[in-house]
Amino acid sequence: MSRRTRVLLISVGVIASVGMLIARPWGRGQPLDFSDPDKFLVRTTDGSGKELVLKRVNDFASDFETGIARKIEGWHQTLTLSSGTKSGNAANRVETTTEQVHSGEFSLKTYTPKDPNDLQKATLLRELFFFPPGSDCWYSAWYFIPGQASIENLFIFDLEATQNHGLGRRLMFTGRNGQYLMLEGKRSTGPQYAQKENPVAFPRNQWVHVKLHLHLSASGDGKVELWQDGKLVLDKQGANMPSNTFYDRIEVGQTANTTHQEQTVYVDDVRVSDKPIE
Ligand SMILES: [Ca+2]
Repeated sequence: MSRRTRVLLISVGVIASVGMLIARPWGRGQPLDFSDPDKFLVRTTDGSGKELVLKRVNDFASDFETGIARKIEGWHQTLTLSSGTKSGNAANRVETTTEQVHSGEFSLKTYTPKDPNDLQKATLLRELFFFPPGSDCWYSAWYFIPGQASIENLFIFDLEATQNHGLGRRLMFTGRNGQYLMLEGKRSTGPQYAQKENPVAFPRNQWVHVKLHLHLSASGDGKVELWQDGKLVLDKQGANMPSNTFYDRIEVGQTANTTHQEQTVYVDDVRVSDKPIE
């Protein structure tokens, strides 16, 4: 077997089982000690049963030039679901494309068709992050959203805690025609953060730089900053995660299209870091 083939097989085996193994390697209700990241290693096996121990990371980048196939160091899953775990519309698409690019020759294209009754999802998932309380999470990506149709209630980025029922924080569009980005979250993650005074409309039919910084906390010393094309559009203080948990996964694309209309979203140059991204 060539080296190239062997590496690929190991990658697929690992990722197929990651979701189950990271679920709860510690006691229910027990306070978590986040001082040592090595307490949160992911133990799994490859396709041949060999044990692998994976470290969690705080850095990730994808320019979509080498595809979106499952790799330990790359994207881990393509999700084309409907609400909950229901199968998504057969027309949902997550693929690389040359139709619109911000860098290089490829970007990510996500497509969801009109669905009057339910949400549709067309997104990439990446696990194995380690963002505990007190840490900083930076996210940067370029988005191109074609058309003029309303994108109110379209979600384009999720940062979530697998061991906390997947609850977390999501970037979504709100307001008339969905003109404005906001940081949504369920009550246990703290307040929702929306642009209140002088909101800045999200440009359509062009590439737009979105950068998010969270100083993570389950109490009032948390911080949320959101930039759109270099302009600070959210600058808020307060909780942004549930207590006694850590964010470990992201979704990028149409993490939920609840507009009930057909939509395409292109994404390029995704970066995640625990340090500021310029
Ligand atoms: Ca690219």
